[in-house]
Amino acid sequence: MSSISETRGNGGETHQTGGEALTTNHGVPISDNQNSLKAGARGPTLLEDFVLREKIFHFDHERIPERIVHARGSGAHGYFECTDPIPELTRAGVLANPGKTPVFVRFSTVAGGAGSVDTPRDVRGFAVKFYTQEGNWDLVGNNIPVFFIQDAIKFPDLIHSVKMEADKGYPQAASAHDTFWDFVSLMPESMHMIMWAMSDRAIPRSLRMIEGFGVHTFRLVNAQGKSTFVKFHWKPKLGLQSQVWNEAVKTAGANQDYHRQDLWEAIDSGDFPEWELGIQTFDAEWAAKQPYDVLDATKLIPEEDIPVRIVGRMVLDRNPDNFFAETEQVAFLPTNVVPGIDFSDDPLLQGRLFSYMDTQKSRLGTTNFHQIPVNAPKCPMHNFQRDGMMQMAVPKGRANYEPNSLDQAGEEPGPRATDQGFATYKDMTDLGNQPDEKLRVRADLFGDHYSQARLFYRSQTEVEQTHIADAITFELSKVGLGHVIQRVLGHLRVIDEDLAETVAEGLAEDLPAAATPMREPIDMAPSDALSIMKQAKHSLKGRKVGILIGDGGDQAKVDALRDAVEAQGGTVMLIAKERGKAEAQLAGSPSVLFDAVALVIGADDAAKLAKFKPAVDFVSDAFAHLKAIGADDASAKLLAAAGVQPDKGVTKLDPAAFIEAAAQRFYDRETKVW
Ligand code: HDD
Repeated sequence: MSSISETRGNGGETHQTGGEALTTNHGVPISDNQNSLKAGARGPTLLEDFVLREKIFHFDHERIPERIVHARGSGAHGYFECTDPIPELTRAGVLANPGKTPVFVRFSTVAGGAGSVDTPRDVRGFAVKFYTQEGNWDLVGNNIPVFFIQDAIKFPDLIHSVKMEADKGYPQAASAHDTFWDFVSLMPESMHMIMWAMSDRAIPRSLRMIEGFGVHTFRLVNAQGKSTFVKFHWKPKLGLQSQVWNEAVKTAGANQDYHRQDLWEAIDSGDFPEWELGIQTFDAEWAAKQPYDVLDATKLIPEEDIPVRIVGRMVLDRNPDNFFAETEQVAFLPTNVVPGIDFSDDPLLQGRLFSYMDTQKSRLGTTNFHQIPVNAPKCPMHNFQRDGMMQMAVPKGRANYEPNSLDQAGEEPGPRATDQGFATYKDMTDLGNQPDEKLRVRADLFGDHYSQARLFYRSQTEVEQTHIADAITFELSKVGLGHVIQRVLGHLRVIDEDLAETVAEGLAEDLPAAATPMREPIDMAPSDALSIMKQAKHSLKGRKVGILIGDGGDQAKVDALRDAVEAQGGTVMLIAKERGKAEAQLAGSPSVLFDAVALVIGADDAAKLAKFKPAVDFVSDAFAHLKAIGADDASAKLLAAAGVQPDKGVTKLDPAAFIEAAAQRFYDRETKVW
């Protein structure tokens, strides 16, 4: 029979050096964290073992319900700095005074579960919690300025249709399936958002390179009580950049956490992501003249009509200490507004004002979710709400009701409402509403479903239009219901005949009759701000270059390239076939993970690598994904094996030429590659 001490040894290290004493949740020191309590060395485990039971009990309950939408997300701390205060528009200190306000931001995909990949075609959530001195303000937006539906009553239908199909349980994190296209094809109001979702906006290169939008029209209210309508915009300092579809597909396999890791590493290395906060403001008189309703979340206000005025900047400079405690437990509420910021009567926004509070209770399990550190305001907070599950506060005294006169008995009476508190903006009629009847209807202009879908499509470059057509073709190719495909094509015909023809051709489908619009679409003036490519910044800042090295490569060239890339604000990763010779091994570092690549190898290396599939893929994918490739003549055999043809994006290893190419993508290569 083995001795007890030998048995312990089999369980691993009993004692580590350093650190605090290990205890139970109730503070009882634990002497053995390796072995459960047994009746004899080979006997059954005892019910008495409270150390084991508490540990397993807690573990069994570690997971909480994931968010019904936006389950997959990544968060970061930072600050907002108001640089151009607007006290004439709002009394909210966060925007009316210069200075910094702490924030927590969570980016997300929408359709996939918490463990899904980062790079599907999807909308990205862009939720910001401002911890202001007047309470928390949550701007819970997306990277697309419009939404699929006009009225919150349709949200459960929309989400049911896009999530995995109810019987099959797939597809995960994908809109390319029957039920989604069935639903949207029956909801022509979704066509504008469909154009955005099928564009490159839905396959971003990095969360640091997306725009953000509050989507709805909100109100700013100044100290005199004057209201101004506002739309909020976040503009990334690194510029907008997207992947190409084939690259996004491969990234999903190469690095499931591509965006999460990219955000984490950028912040960790001190390369803090930054956005400008901008506003478009207008009054009721202006709104009345527009061919769309400013309360309709499927419509945007072209920046050419109302330029975006920058009022501040947001910097994300600290990673969460703990993913679950912060990123998972953060609870955003569109109802979190502060005095000086108010809602509009957008029926989508109005429905959201109920949904989020409700979902946090079911997700976080208690009405006291506001006490979780990431959700708690950083300003004083006092009220008479009491008790509930997981109550953390320990209020003193007996004043838990109001009004009270306990102060007259020398007791602490508790807080009182203040004149400076939030006061809802009173006027319900300034946008022409007549609140004299209760109705289940939509305002007239909500019936224009196509004008802005057309505006978006026609504002794109030819390359971007091709990407939209390709994306719709791909998605519809996964739809098994022929009548749904036909119905979508009918909508596309109203948006743009060429688009409809291209998609029908790609699917080998006949074109049906055009859909019948509820309101005839109008042709709005194209808006360059809607195109990523028309506003592309050529830059290496925040971008990553992969340099493939080999024995015959010249170290001086590697150093020169690294210096040049880093001088432009980019980063470099060295990759080699032999583990240990570089920062990463070639087979696990495909070029989809880089913005540009260089080959610093000798002719012998090139000959060998030309027969090594990951090396050939590394180069051919970089070429196919329109990236710069730096290589000199020694790499000729590898370049040839990868099918690289000379063009402006294929440079020598001259640092100046390479970094100029590496700061952009070569979209005109597309016609060659596909
Ligand atoms: Fe929503 C989460 C953005 C319409 C109901 N939504 C959620 C998140 C973002 C948005 C970014 C994730 C927040 C986080 O990171 O925790 N949602 C939007 C935008 C919308 C929108 C920009 C339209 C303009 N949402 C919308 C409607 C409803 C909801 C109309 C319901 C009527 N949204 C929810 C939700 C979620 C949510 C179910 C899931 C998790 C959560 O709230 O906290 O309540």
